[in-house]
Amino acid sequence: MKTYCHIIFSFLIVSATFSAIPKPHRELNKILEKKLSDIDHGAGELHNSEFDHEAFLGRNEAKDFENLSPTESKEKLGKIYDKIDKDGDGFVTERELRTWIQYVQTRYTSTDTDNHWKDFKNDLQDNLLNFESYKRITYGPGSETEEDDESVKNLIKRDERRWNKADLNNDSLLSREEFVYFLHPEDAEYMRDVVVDETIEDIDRNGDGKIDIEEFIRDLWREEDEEGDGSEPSWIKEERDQFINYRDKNKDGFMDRDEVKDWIIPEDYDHSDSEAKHLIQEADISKDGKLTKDEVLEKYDLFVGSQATDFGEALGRHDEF
Ligand SMILES: [Ca+2]
Ligand SMILES: [Ca+2]
Ligand SMILES: [Ca+2]
Ligand SMILES: [Ca+2]
Repeated sequence: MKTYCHIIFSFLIVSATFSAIPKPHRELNKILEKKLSDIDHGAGELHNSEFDHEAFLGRNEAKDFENLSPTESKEKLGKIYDKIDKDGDGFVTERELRTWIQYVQTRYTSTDTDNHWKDFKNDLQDNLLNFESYKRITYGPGSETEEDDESVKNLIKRDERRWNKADLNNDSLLSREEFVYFLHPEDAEYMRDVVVDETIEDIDRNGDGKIDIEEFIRDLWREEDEEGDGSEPSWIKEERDQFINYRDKNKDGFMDRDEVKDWIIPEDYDHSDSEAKHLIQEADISKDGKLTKDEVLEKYDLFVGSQATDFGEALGRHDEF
């Protein structure tokens, strides 16, 4: 499960730097904080429930469930189960679950793109966006010329590099289809070089183009953010071991481009497959490799979550007295 989270970490890094479009990043950062705090509290399991909920429901939909009572949650989850069980045989197979997770991901990417694309609607020509319009609307007019704002300049440079990669037909304009991968470069094979570049730039503090172990650790954990005696939490020690034993494959003390690529985009890794396996493993009480509706509802907190107590029901009962 480790690899899994590292992909997430790196996407968080990538997304967090894409400050041009602020809304989703705050959410992502929240997840990162949660994830780190879970690990720090000795859960020993990098897989975090918020992540499962988002994979299963979609980022926007997962939030809807947070305010539901367990009863309401289960009712809604039951309806989702019926959709996932495509052939209606009363069992959700790994394949059905994988298809669902892929569908949820595609739906999220598409909605997110639509939400951002409409910010540019007054500037589109023949449904195409040019970089100048993107820059003006995203960063404000004249943002690049403000002398003191080196960070904005850097962000614009990065955006431009990402833009050019996403511009598949090289007309320097982005169609909505090209804009999808500008916004979500992690979803496209041909955007992966940019994802690697951005990840390195975010972590490489001394600018030598490589990541040493201290840069790597510093990206995950900052001493001053920690309460207590400032000693490293145990999960950081594990990360050090990981760096030395697995990430730095040629043992030269650094992660270079290829090593970073292996880290954030492992070749044989399939997100939806791994998530489907994980969910089945956690919920399959009868151990037949498939999930009945009862098994899913029993583990509703794994799939959707809800408030910890059945608040609405408790109130209802109270009224009876
Ligand atoms: Ca089925
Ligand atoms: Ca184009
Ligand atoms: Ca470095
Ligand atoms: Ca190396």
